[in-house]
Amino acid sequence: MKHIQVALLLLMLSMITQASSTAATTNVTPLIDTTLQYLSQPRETTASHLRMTPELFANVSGSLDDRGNCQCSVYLPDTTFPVQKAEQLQVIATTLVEKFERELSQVKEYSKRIELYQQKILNLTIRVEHMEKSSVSYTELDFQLLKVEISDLDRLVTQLKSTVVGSNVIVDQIYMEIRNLTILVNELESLDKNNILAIRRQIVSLQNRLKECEESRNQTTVPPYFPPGTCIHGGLLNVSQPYVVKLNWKGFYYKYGSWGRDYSPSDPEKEVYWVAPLNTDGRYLEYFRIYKTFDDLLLFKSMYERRITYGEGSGAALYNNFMYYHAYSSTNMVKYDITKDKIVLSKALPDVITGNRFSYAGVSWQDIDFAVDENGLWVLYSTENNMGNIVISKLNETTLDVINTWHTRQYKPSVSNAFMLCGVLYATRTVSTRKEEIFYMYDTSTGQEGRVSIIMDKKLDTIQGISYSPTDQKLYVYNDGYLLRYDITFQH
Ligand SMILES: *[C@@H]1O[C@H](CO)[C@@H](O)[C@H](O)[C@H]1NC(C)=O
Ligand SMILES: *[C@@H]1O[C@H](CO)[C@@H](O)[C@H](O)[C@H]1NC(C)=O
Ligand SMILES: *[C@@H]1O[C@H](CO)[C@@H](O)[C@H](O)[C@H]1NC(C)=O
Ligand SMILES: *[C@@H]1O[C@H](CO)[C@@H](O)[C@H](O)[C@H]1NC(C)=O
Ligand SMILES: *[C@@H]1O[C@H](CO)[C@@H](O)[C@H](O)[C@H]1NC(C)=O
Ligand SMILES: CC(=O)N[C@H]1CO[C@H](CO)[C@@H](O)[C@@H]1O
Repeated sequence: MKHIQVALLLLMLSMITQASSTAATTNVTPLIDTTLQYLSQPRETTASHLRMTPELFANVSGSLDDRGNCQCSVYLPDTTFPVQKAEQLQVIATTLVEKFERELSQVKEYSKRIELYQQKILNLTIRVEHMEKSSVSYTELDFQLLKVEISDLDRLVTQLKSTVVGSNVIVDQIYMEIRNLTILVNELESLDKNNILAIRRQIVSLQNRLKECEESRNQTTVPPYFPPGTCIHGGLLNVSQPYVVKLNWKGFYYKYGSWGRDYSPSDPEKEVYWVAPLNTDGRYLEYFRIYKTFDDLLLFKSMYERRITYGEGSGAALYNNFMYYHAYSSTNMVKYDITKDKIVLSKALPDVITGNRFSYAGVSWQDIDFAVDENGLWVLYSTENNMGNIVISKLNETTLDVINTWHTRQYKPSVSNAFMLCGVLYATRTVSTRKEEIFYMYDTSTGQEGRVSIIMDKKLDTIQGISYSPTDQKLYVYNDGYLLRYDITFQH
């Protein structure tokens, strides 16, 4: 009888051990370990108690049934042997394992999500950086700003519409787009902030198109446009601020010289520029350079250099692929073929006084100053007969013969420089170290002289050469070694 009981007990024990070892091998969280420890504690106590106190089972009472079978019942108090707890333990262990596995899979899920979030943050960072670079910030003000910009555009286009005579398809289209944009922004404001970037880009492109449109309008209507080579305007109205093209190719110490753009009446679109710095003595013209395009001139490339022996003064001019200059220490005019690199003609200018006697104010050795305008080649100089006043002669560029001569009443040494434009001589005088004034004019078509006052800003003190180019209707000014260029506006 007793043996049976003990066997039963041992069976129970092994079950508990199994349960506990199963639980232990699952390696769950510390929480589970604690639970197991707590649950397994009574087992050990019970086991040792069993071994040490067999009298516990002495209380077992048995009875013999009618068939002679021995029956007995054992009472096992909960405190000494936790059968139910063992069962519970098994259940808990299983639950815990399940729970753990659930947790584990959740952790995996989370780490996946974290990766995604990291990716998103990275993307956002990149976008923010991009926005910062393009100076766009996501603030509450953005929509206000957008609205202001759009209303500006709206105002501009409305103005533009009112000034454009007749219908203008482009302006109408821009106008429509701006209207559409206004609606779009109002919709977006209540929906989505993220499209601000796209809208802003649209606005910038609209602004640029508007600007272009406005500029082209200004060019074609105000001020009036006169095609290069024509003289249908009413003469010089104003000159722009100087555009400093660059220092001459020889450098800062070559303060004398001339530069300009060739005018070929047969091929008015052709681009040829010359830069002719004198030697540092301000008298010898020895080298000049020819550039095929303005970019070449800016970049010092694709040019050819010519050497002549010698020219004098800063009065040279390029006309129809020939360089015209005053031959050194003579009264001769020289015609030089820049493509064939040779002098084709040299002829004396009648009555001219040379030798730095009637040069311009502040500029030495410019006794003979060539000028080119829409009508062709001119030469400006002084004679004894005209008492040092400016003499204008129209030249036949083929023969260098004087076709016609006009005598002005303007003393040449008192003007700082001069140029021809549509048969009209314009002369300048120095107002200050930074300002020059076009103050005198002489119209060869009427023989009338007159006063004008057009201020020309300059960069340094002295203007050594002014050349007008009918090709682009600009003034090319040699200013103490710097090459300056001015736009011209004409009167109606
Ligand atoms: C992050 O940007 C990349 C490249 O633009 C894109 O392929 C990816 O889907 C983006 N990820 C998220 C989470 O937006
Ligand atoms: C402006 O919106 C109208 C109506 O939605 C559309 O038909 C038209 O093409 C849009 N115009 C422009 C220039 O986007
Ligand atoms: C166009 O001319 C108007 C005045 O006629 C002037 O206010 C505006 O600034 C000019 N725009 C450009 C781009 O030159
Ligand atoms: C002439 O042009 C200059 C430079 O652009 C400008 O400052 C000046 O106001 C203009 N003068 C006249 C009378 O238009
Ligand atoms: C220039 O001279 C040439 C040669 O004598 C002549 O054929 C031509 O007609 C002259 N041109 C002018 C504008 O006088
Ligand atoms: C010694 C001892 O434990 N005796 C107990 C045996 O069982 C009966 C009833 O089950 C108890 O009343 C005794 O005290």
